[in-house]
Amino acid sequence: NNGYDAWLRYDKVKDDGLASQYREWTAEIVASEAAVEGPVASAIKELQLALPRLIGQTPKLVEEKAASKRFLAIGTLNSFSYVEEAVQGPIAALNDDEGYLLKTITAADCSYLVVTGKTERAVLYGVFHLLRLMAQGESIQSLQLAEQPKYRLRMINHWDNMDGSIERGYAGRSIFYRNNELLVDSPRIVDYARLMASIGINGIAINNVNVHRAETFLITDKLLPQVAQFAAIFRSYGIKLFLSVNYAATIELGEVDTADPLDPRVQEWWKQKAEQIYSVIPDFGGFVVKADSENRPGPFTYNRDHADGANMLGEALKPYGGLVLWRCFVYDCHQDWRDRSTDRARAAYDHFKPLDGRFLDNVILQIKNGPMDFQVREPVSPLFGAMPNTNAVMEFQITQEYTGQQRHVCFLIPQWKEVLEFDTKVKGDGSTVKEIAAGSIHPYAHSGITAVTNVGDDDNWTGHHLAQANLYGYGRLLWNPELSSEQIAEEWVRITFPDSDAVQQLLVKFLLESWSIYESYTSPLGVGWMVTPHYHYGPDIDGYEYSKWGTYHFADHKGIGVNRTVASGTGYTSQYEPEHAARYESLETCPDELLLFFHHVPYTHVLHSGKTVIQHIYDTHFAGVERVEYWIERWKELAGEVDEQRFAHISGRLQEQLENSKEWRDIVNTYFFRKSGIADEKGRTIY
Ligand code: BDP
Repeated sequence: NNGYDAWLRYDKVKDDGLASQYREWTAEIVASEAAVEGPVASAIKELQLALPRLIGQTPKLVEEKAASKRFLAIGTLNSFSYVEEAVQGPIAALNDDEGYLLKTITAADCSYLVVTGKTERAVLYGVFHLLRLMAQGESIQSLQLAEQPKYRLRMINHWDNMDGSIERGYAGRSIFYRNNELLVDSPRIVDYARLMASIGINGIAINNVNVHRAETFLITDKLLPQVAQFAAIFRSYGIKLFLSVNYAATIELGEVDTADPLDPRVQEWWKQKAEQIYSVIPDFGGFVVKADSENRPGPFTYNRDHADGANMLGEALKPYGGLVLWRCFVYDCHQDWRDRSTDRARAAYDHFKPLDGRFLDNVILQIKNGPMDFQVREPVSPLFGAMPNTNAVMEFQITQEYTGQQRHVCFLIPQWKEVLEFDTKVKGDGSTVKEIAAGSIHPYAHSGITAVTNVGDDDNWTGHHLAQANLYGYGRLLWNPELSSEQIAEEWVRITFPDSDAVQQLLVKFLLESWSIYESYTSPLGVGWMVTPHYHYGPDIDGYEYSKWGTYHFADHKGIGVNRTVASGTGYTSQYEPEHAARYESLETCPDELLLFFHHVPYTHVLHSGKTVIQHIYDTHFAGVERVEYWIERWKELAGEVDEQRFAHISGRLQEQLENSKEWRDIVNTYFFRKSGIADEKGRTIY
């Protein structure tokens, strides 16, 4: 029980009645596609792996007609009569390339359960759904379930480097690379593809957005054949492979002495590059590009803009249907902290908004959820939805860079849901991020969601066992953003810790509270940062205060916060639609949790909650630690209910969380007590 199987454990079904029901329906599998590779073959393999574990029975594969009275029939639409029988009348999900139907049919002489969809990938998703039902102990007796994903692109970004390190990785080394070699024979890759397909991921970029010299070679003869081997594994699970590319690859590889996007030699070089890539990976997804961002090269060097740069790559990929995911994380990282006129939060919008309409159809802007950088609390990026004529995807961060680095429990689904539910108003009421990312507010040719992943080669993939919930939940949310955080947590806990009701009840509650707990003992009221520079773990209140990164809190003896108002600050609020701009601009209406993101206020400022800012800081920081202590006590009650290995591992991490949360509490409280000279109303110990 080292957690390697994650949510694909397929633990033995305890309920005898259910187990025999599952056995009846799955003793024989009639499959239309007898192919040895491809998603249907993967689906069959998954059934062959899962069913013996779940119910102690290996399914028999039959091609034509089953001998038993009940059986499972899987195949794409129109592939055989069983399927045709199940698909009567219009079923919307089946018009979608990835939608599937699970349906039980009772015929005169037999009954069967059909899993079907338009493509092999859809069938694979349907089979994973069926297995999830069994793992959760649901009856499959009379099913009629049709589903399709909300988002077209459901992507994962790896920040893996070829030396095996992972930028912002907290779960060991890379699963793809070691010592500048590609781990093409690693069995982990197949298991990883299974995990990703099981939650509906359909695109994976396998290298860091910061492309160093070594990774530049991924698009050359030297390494492409091995990249193609990864692509083949992913292909059989319906996943397209993407690569992050170095914008100045022409120069880095010494082939053209410029990266000017308007130079015909550069354009030609990338066209040939695309041809070369597609000759070995015919379904290659495309490029992810971090340009003119944090010292990465980009079109600015040549006085060109981001549209020039992105379109040059877009042209090269267009003949093959490839995409360019061009990141908008562009800001001045050499800022002078003395200069109050520059506001990093403004940067993405200021750079990109004027370019709306200039990007090619196969270029997609990749926009981080907040205007700064994956903090525990930020407002939603005003750029999202602000460019009606430019494709966009939302970028989340699953890896817990600023949210406890997989040593703290921080279930991020509630955070992402808040972002998705945010109504930007760009086209009036109902212009939620959720709908914009689905391409249903602006008619985008391509849209969806991507995220920086949290996996590494630790046995359990994510370092903290409970961090698996973020990865699982991410995929489930992208499939269906209407699922509540609670539903997602319940589902994950039930299939990952299936043995005990007590564990299920407790863990779900803990997960749901964990983001708020983490927020309460770290930086207050949306101001962000206050972390150890570079590592981003643990408190360092002034760590970034006098730095070049544009990440300040401006605390002095009177007050704290960043004035981003139009009236007297950086004017950032004006990037929102008028309703939000007004709400954030005014102290009366600005939500408490974002107060210090938008305003600089005295410590005595009274929040909507009725508390002063300083008292809020003290109270939340004391309470945060107490809440961690509370959950540690509750967790202890589960000794014997969870297997020892995972129990001990999680207990260990919880202790680390406790220690670190105390450090946060004491440093934050002491800092603000010393700055403000205002005592805690409740007279608790502040150092
Ligand atoms: C920041 C990380 C940095 C990444 C950067 C990015 O600290 O390591 O390179 O984001 O998204 O959050 O490019």
